[in-house]
Amino acid sequence: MEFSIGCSPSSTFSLQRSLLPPLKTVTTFTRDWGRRRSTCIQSFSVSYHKFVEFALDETRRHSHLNSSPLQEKFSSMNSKDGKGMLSMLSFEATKIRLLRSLIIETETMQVFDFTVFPEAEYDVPIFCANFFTSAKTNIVVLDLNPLHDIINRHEYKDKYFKSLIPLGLKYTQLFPWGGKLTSESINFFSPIVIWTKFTSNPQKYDILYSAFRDYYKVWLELICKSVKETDKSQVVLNLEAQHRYLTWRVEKDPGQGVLKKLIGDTLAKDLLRKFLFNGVDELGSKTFYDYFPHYCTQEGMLNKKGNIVGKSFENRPWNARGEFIGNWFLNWVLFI
Ligand code: BLA
Repeated sequence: MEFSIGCSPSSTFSLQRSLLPPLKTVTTFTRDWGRRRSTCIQSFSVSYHKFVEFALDETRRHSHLNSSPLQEKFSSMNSKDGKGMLSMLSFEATKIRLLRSLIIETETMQVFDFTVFPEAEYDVPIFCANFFTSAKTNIVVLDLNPLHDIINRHEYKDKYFKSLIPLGLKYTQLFPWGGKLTSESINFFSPIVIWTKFTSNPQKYDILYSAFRDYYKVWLELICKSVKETDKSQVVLNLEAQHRYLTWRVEKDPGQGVLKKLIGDTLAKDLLRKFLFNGVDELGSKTFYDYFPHYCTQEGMLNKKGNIVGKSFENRPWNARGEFIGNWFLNWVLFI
């Protein structure tokens, strides 16, 4: 079934449903009285299933979702210690090569990694939600990752992001910039990226859920309106851009260490290459060195350091008009 031509009107920015993490009752001993007392403390566990359910329902309003062939192999998995659970979902649809979701739930953390990859005939950004939650902290990336260079290519930026700057501003004021990050990542982020860290609290989850819904709704509008590219050379460029993105994430995803600890090296690699960043072995043949030559050591080996140029961008490198105000030279070094 085709995406409907008449898409829903622009998203409202309302905070509708509540996503309060459950309260946990724990029994504590008080020193002075030496007797048991029940105390209500805030549990910092949050469920991300609601996020993926929203995204699937919303997508189904526009298109028919077909289960992906990946679903058979990747559905759920226990962590090595038996205390954690990984839940995977994957679908295909018209205009969507792969919509996939990973939720990890353990006693100490919850992870939500949700990405939607358009078909190469559409240059629509890649939808990316990447949330890591532990008792103390949350690490959040929510974005419509641009397929092409938006720092130097104004027509691509204007096509997809000009009208979204107010939406980005609304949420980036609520979620302050998360501080320095691996420098190369900035080239995969858009001017409306929400890159933030916050200590766990229910109100923040509500706002995050609202941001997720709004960002997903605008992404769906973009894909709805997108017109199939007929120029073969442009399709090749889109394909290469997707492959470059996959190559970056499969190699440098900061979650790799955690994944390996949870399920072991072999399964983690399989999950990364075959599921999370599916297409890295099929959509192109260029290697990580081809795309990111500054990672290549003199001996021709891949430098395994997490980042080469270091971490940068202590502050948001876009101004309120969505203009890049970061280090142009650094950006040039990274993008050539
Ligand atoms: C940290 N995850 C991060 C950081 C970013 C991202 C920017 C900050 C640290 C850094 O930049 O090095 C996410 N980076 C992205 C995304 C893109 C990118 C989405 O370039 C897209 C282009 N994260 C996961 C999974 C886990 C996870 C599956 O996706 C765990 C299983 C965890 N992310 C995780 C952890 C950190 C992190 C633990 C902190 C690691 C650290 O600070 O070194």
